[in-house]
Amino acid sequence: MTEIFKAIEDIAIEIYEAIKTKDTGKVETQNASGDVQVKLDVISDDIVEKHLLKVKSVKEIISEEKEDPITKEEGEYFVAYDPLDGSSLIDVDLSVGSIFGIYKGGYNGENIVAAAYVVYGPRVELVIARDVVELFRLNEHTKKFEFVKELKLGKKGKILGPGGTQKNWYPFHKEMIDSFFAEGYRLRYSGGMVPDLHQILLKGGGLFAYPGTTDKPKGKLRKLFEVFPFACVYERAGGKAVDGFNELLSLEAESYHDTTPCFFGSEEEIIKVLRTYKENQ
Ligand code: AHM
Ligand code: MG
Repeated sequence: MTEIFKAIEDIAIEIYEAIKTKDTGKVETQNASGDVQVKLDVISDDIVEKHLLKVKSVKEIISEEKEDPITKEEGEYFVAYDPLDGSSLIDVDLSVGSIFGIYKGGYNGENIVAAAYVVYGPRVELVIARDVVELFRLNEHTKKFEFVKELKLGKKGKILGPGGTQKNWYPFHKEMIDSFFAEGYRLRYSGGMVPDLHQILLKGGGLFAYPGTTDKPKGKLRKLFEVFPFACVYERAGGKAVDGFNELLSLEAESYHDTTPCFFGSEEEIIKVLRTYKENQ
């Protein structure tokens, strides 16, 4: 897997360069989930594909931007990735990210063996979840990622990232979010799951929620490219990741682009989510 992480470092440097220098306009096509793609989605997807296919231990890759996987003869790892999550935020100069899930034997939650994400913000940071979760930062002079520290979530945090269209939240979900605010949680939601989850992780805890809603009961975020990788990161950092009832990593993906409601956080917030959802089942 070391080779995969080395490739992810090279990918991060190349995508960051593209973000800084390439046109951010839209393309005519849509991606596999029917989203309008920006040119940078396509450029980033090509960068990831080029690097990952060169890695011997990679057997198969599937992207949020592709309909189907690309399979090789050799290799043992299956890599699912979102090359440029939150790409529409580039136009307003907010942070965006790349997300990678590394699987063995297929793409279900229980098959994920490691995960990584990159945040392209004022600085470029890389978080890798293997046995532990580690933070690295790009040194712009040497073009190398330097180890910063190990990341651990506290038992309870102070910030809240509540996603989804509020008009379509179920009433009990709204009540739960309101009660977190009544307890003193502060709103931190940029609309980019990578920086939003990164902030909660680095600040020791809190809750990020992207629930099922009346118009989208299965939520928006995709299991393979977004949900399972972050569930892996949060669990290994000592936090929890659930769909309201079950651990996210116990779920199976019905299709490559399958979505699920998701909640990532420290232990106490997730206990409250599970209690609320159970009472309102
Ligand atoms: P994308 O993969 O098309 O960029 O969409 C994923 C993003 C996440 O980063 C973020 O959490 C979510 O969409 C925000 O959605 P919303 O605008 O509904 O809050
Ligand atoms: Mg995405």
